[in-house]
Amino acid sequence: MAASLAMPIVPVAALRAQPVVVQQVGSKPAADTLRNPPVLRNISSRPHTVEVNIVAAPARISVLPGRLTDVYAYNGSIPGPTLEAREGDRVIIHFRNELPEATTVHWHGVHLPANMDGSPFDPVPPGGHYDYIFNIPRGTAGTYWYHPHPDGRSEYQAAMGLFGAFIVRAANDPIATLPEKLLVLSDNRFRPDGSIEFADSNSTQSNIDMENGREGNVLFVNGQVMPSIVIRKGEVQRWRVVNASAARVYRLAIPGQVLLHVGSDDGLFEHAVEKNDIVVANSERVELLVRGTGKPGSDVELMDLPYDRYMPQTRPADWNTSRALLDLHYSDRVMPAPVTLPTTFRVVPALDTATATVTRTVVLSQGMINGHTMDMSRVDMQASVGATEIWDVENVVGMDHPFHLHGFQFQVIDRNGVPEPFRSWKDVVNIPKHEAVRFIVRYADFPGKWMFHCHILAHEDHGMMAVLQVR
Ligand SMILES: [Cu+2]
Repeated sequence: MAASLAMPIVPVAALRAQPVVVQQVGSKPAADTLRNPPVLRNISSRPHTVEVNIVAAPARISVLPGRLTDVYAYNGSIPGPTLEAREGDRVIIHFRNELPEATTVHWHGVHLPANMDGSPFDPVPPGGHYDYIFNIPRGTAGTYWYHPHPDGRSEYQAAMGLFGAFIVRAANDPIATLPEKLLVLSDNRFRPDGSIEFADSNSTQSNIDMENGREGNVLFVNGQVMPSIVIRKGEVQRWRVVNASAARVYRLAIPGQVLLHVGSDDGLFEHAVEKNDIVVANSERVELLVRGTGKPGSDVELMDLPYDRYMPQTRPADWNTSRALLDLHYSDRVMPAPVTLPTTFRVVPALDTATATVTRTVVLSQGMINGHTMDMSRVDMQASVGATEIWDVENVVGMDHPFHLHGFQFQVIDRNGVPEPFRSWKDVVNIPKHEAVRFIVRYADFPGKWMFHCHILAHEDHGMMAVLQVR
């Protein structure tokens, strides 16, 4: 059984993305090797309508260079194609499930009717189809994503390749003119033959995967290993980063560069915040501005720095290792004119804590919420449409749990009693070991049953989830 601990390792150096450009400056590419996922084609001719087809199906594709891997994929690609829409749009997704098992598509972070949420309450059987139809509220431009959320099978289906980005653009985007990059982060592990490696049940590795959530030793950006981005001197790029990993928490940094953190899960902040590194828990998103400040012709790497989210017993031996995710090449080319950034991106109206009628206490222990595991037939909390509430989420164990509430965006009030320095809209917040986070949320509309859960997919699948019913 211990044999599964000696995970077969594909040498990562062999997996680096190959430059596909012809024109080169020195030995370095003059253009990005980072590829964007395809964008879903809008088949509607009606105004303010985005209508797309998504099929989840088994596929055999090249995930690692020179090998074929059996995967699950949305429309045949990993990540799945990007869904692009604008605030105020009506979105119609014709979804077909060609997998050999039930699935759903959860539109993570989007404020929509409960039966459109792709929660475990609305499984789509093998061979079945479901039309997800919803309107995107004004003021909710941001970087969202979509992934499976069937009862007990989210981790497996995501590991098999089901995840994609969902970008909602603002009617009036203050930084729309900046060059934009989408970075969907994922990790996985493979057998030497290229197949995706899952731990044998009851093995030591399987227990570790249960505790930590399943991590992989190969780190992907948009399905590529170590792709590159080229930036000109003086250029400012907007990077939308999605952490689509099942468990891995990234601590992003670019050596020699102070990052401008400008947005979180559900859109832009009011002002940029300077950061040396940014922690992105699984299912969180960040928007950041990256600047062409380096020496022309030089390279730096987007790093994933060590972050200790683990219990000591199952902390990986190499947790303290920094890993490179992407190559950033400072080109010899210079921006013709300096880029000026707005000082204010948008107004984030405050939810007023004085209007909160209830404070709920949510206690996260290992695998449980308020002492229970998930029961689909149970309602754990009840609330009224229109109510504003404060949630006090306490993590009483020695590992982090990223906490996600479906359907309703919230604002963090304080972390461990320290007031949040600025407002932002979020749908997931990491609760570090033995810490507590309070947030405020308003259930503006959409009655129904809504999930809240840990977003370590292994924990979610094994019941670290509960139900809020809004009436
Ligand atoms: Cu958890």
